[in-house]
Amino acid sequence: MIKIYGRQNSSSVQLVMWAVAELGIENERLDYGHGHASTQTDEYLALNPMGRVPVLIDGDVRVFESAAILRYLAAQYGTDDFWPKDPARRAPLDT
Ligand SMILES: N[C@@H](CCC(=O)N[C@@H](CS)C(=O)NCC(=O)O)C(=O)O
Repeated sequence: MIKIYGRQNSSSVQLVMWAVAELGIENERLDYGHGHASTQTDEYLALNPMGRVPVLIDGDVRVFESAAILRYLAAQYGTDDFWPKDPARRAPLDT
């Protein structure tokens, strides 16, 4: 099951939660960030050296930066209509 590190009231985390819901991916969200578990520990900084939320863990795959996470989820779990392989069809969705 994928894990998302980040507090629910973060707009960057909400982007990721929208994507996992839209794609129907089973997930666990962990409360990290302002007012929750610290993002400044050595363990967390090993996940995201920027010390920010969100971070996605999917097996051996670790991704930070919400836009990068969205692209990863779309490419890994989305249909070709959701995230087309054809760059010409995909570009308008990527703006
Ligand atoms: N460009 C980054 C921005 C990440 C970011 O600034 N996240 C904020 C919350 S929206 C954060 O981590 N704030 C510090 C905290 O919550 O401890 C992304 O899109 O992932």
